[in-house]
Amino acid sequence: MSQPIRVAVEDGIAVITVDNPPVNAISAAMRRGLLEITRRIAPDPGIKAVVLYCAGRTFIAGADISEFAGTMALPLLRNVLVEFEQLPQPVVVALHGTALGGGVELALAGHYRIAEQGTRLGFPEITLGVVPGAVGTQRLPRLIGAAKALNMFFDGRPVSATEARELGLVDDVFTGDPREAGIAFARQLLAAGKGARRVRDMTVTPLTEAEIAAFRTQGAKQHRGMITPELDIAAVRASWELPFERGQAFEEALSDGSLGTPESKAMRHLFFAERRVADVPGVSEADKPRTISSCGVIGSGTMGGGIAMAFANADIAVRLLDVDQAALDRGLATIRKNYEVSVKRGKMTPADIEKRMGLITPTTKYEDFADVDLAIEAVFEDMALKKKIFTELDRVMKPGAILATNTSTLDINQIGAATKRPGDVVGLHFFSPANVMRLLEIVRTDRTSKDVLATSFALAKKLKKIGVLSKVSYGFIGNRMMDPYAREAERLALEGADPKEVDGALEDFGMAMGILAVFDMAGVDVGVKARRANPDHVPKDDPTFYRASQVLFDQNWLGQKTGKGYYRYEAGSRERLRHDEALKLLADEGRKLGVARSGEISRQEIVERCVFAMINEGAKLLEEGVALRPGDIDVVYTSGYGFPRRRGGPMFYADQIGLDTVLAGLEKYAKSGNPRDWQPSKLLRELAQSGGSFTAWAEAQAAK
Ligand code: 3H9
Repeated sequence: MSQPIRVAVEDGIAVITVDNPPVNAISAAMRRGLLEITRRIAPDPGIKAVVLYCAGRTFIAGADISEFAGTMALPLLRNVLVEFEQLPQPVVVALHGTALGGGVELALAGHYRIAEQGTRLGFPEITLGVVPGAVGTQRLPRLIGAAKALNMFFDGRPVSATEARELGLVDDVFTGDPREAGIAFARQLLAAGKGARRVRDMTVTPLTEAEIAAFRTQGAKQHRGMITPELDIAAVRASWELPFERGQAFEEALSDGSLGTPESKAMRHLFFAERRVADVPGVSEADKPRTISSCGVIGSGTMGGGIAMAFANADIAVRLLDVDQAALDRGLATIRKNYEVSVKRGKMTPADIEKRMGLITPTTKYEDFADVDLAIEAVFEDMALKKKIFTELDRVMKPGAILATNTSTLDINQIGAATKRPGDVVGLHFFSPANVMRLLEIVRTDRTSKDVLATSFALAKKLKKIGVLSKVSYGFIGNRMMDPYAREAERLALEGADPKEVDGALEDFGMAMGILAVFDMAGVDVGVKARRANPDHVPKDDPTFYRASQVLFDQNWLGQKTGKGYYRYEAGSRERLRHDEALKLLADEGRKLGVARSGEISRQEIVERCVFAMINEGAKLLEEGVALRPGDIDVVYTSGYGFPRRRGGPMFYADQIGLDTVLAGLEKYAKSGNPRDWQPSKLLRELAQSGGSFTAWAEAQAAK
């Protein structure tokens, strides 16, 4: 195996090459190598300057996250960097690609930094729930100021090379080869007689208490429920309150401690779960993805329009089909309006709009789909209509094209069977707004071919989405688990819980929005109509089942669009106000059905009933093989349903609190609720009783 780091001396310049594919993550061997090279070149009078750059597609993308779980092998990066910074020769670090976390921290220990034009530099540590641990919290404030440093730590998102130069993070921006640029910069330094310049010797202007308080508020808002922002503030504060060495020791304690917090474990779990989703047993490199360079979308409504935008954003040509020109005109006008909003927000230029609109061609004829590589149907949920559409697609589309449906409830096996090419049929379930939401459920039928699955995952990546595999099942992964969660929230409203309390408890738990407020936003009628269209999925013998929404629907209280729903809304405002009439009607209904309760319903009960019901359904999905792994479910929930990343997703959260706790909760609520709703999944019961966890179960499954 090649060395992850090596040095060659050219004309008095020691050129250090980091070479650890794929992303030059910092390994123990790399740290050892850097220390050894530093010690070798420090006393060498023949070496006048040092250049460090990376081979491959990127500069160092940070510490190797897989090392965080155990004891890190020595030497630690922070200690290596102390010696690296002390090199007597001027040290130039030349960056390219994505320089992240420990990568930027290494660059900060160099004396000069230059970045290739397309470089992105950032500190993603907050997305992993950790405090930078290679002295970034002491060096960055010294270099660019404490406020800008904290903003970078809080944002987690990388900045461009140009922004980095404006911030003072890099000295120069170049185009071309990092090695050559680094050497040229070092020669300029030598010619100008410039020597070492260490960040540790710079001073920090302290933030005022008011500024610190403002950062506290900002951190709490940006990263709701997390403690990492507080730890970042404490670490940065040390940069002006303590001498460098003591600041380094202070950061060390905070950073090492942060690795053990529940939020860090949860977010690191998601980091790896998101990278595992595309790993489908039985699908291998041999199943080459088909080329998708054009696409047809059927239906120009909210969903179809959003899907068309998602493709145009990825530079893929789209034919957009609807029944008549009037419908297409409406659809295209909405797409343009949405793009204009992005221009107003500074996310796009007017030229981008024209380019993307130019990629979308309207049509009313299926014949225009003859040469597209993929078609996605996004019309309303009606099996007969969908079968008719697929028969048409089967007739006109070229061999090898993929036929996809965006259905969220219907049996895709049946849809596939309506064609002569069921192997080419797949579900691509987008989430609204499809041009924004990251999640894409990839639904395989019993006959979907392997290369169609491989193509679907490759497509998800191209669309900058995260694809998660599901088998056909009513609601697939996401909506099937949402069902019991929402059912409990509704039932709580019937039992007498104020919607504000229900949503408040769920939002305090970390959900992006309480489910009753979601109903008001999406329209109370959406769920009512879906249940009407799918009577087989509504129990005949449970009058409380989704009764609350029905009560509101009967009054035409459909949520925000009618100004009344679970809440009341003033015209033009989304502020949730108390809706006394609804509260009274729901309470009356609860009494009539014999479920009304006296006294307050605790927040703990609200969260447990909603979340445990969801976890139980997740366990059933694993048992039935609808979802491949608990981590896949966690990705669905954190990327598509607003489940808090700091809790790692419902299945990881269940492991954290203990499956015995979840099982005890299911048994407890079975006594007061509908026992059938609370029937524990076999898998959950077995794991809980044997002291197991979903994580360990998944590892055992993978090893089989
Ligand atoms: C940190 O540095 C803490 C410091 O303060 C130091 C404390 C001591 N570790 O995403 P891709 C793997 S925190 C381990 O598909 P892309 C990845 O799993 C760290 N592995 O490529 C995948 O493996 P495989 C801060 C890593 O081009 C392969 O590389 N750093 C790491 O779409 C390709 O990845 C981060 O958070 C890693 N750090 O995107 C950076 N990074 O092929 C996280 C990647 O086996 N990484 N892998 O599936 C990224 O954001 C993206 O990977 C990157 C490339 C933008 C770099």
